[in-house]
Amino acid sequence: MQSGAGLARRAGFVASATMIAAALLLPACAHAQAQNGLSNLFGGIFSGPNPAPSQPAPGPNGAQPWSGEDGASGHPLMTAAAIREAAGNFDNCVSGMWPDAARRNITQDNFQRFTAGLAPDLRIMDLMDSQPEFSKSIWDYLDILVNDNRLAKGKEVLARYKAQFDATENAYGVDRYIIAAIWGIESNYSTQMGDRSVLQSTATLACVGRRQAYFKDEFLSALEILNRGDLRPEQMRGSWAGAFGPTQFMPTAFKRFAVDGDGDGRRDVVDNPTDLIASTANNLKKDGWQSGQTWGYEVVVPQGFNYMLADRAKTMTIAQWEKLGLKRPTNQPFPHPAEKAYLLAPAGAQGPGFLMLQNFRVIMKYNPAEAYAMAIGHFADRLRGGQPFVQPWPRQERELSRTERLELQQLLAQRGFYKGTPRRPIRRPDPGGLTQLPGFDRGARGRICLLRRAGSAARAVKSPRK
Ligand SMILES: [Ca+2]
Repeated sequence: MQSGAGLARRAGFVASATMIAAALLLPACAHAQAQNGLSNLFGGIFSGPNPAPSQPAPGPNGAQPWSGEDGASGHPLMTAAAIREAAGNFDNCVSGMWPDAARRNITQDNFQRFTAGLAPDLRIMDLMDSQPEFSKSIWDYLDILVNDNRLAKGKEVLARYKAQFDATENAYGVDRYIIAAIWGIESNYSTQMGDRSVLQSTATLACVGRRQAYFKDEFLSALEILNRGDLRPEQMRGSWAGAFGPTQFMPTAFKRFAVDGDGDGRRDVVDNPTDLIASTANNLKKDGWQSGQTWGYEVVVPQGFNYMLADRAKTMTIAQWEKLGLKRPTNQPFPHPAEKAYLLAPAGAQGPGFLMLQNFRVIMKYNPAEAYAMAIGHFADRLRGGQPFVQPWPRQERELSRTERLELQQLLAQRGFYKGTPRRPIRRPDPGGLTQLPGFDRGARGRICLLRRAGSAARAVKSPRK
């Protein structure tokens, strides 16, 4: 499984949206798993100093304690016994990171000051292994994230910080609406950023559980930020996975991308809008943002289309896609037929298609889940004055439960379409695509007829470990 370094950042959701996000993301891709927006599952409650591992008790402010149970991932470091043991060794683990901290030029005074009194927040172990049984559909998710209230707030923010957005567009060539959309989707304009101490969360994850190496870098990077004085500890609050601020930087992402937009010597991506806007733009630019281009187009996919082509790995020019019969729902011409794009059909043949450009891939780097990235791209268009998607979603359909997806995966494995052990369910298999595979047992169609969602099935069948 990929570690997904730098992808852990995105977390600032209201509880309901986060649960949807979790449901959408967790089963889908390993790389989004430990770091996704689960953080605020419980509305950003500060977990506070942790109760003794062996006797869970409610934390301050009513924070939920650790369940004391084995993690659902089945990872040996996520058993209750392993978690207790690691928690018992927490102080040693933290102090054992001093040599690494010293190599990063953190002063001994600061190391001691910032790590004094740190205790593990074991509730995070439950959140890390959370595997919701039911998931929401992409349209429910888009309905929640792209709404009139958020649009109104976004327009206010664009007006209030017009000077900063002007300067940032000039300096970085990154569209203001995308930055404003990320700000709105990630934290609802700084109103939902999570309230866990980044230092405590990353220290916990660096010393307990199945992602320690990854989070050790995040923890040490958080210390570097504090040591340098860019942010104060009380500013570094966020998701359980350590993402903080209005656009949810992880500590390592901060190190790579944060800039001092107003020249005051500090990179304050939490409370200083100039630094925040410039840093988010710098992040997108460094990830390959193409100035002056959009992220993608809604398209009408013709009847009888081969949905095996709806695959991130299958890139063609827009002109080539047009030859296959794809067009915009309004029949407008594509502005740049030579641009390369891939086809995404997030709701399968029954829903709209999208031709995704380079900038969509950049948004996916910012937030590695199609549903988030689509929400960000679409919300940006709406902030710019664009219209809702033209084609309807297949709202009459329901998502498969986790159990149903696992069952499907087992059926696929029995028929030779899935290699490896079906432990985690794939997402939204596409019956159209599957039934076109040579040798597909149409007897399975009875089970699979529920599965109208296209997209990842073909990829899962071809490369289950991607
Ligand atoms: Ca600054």
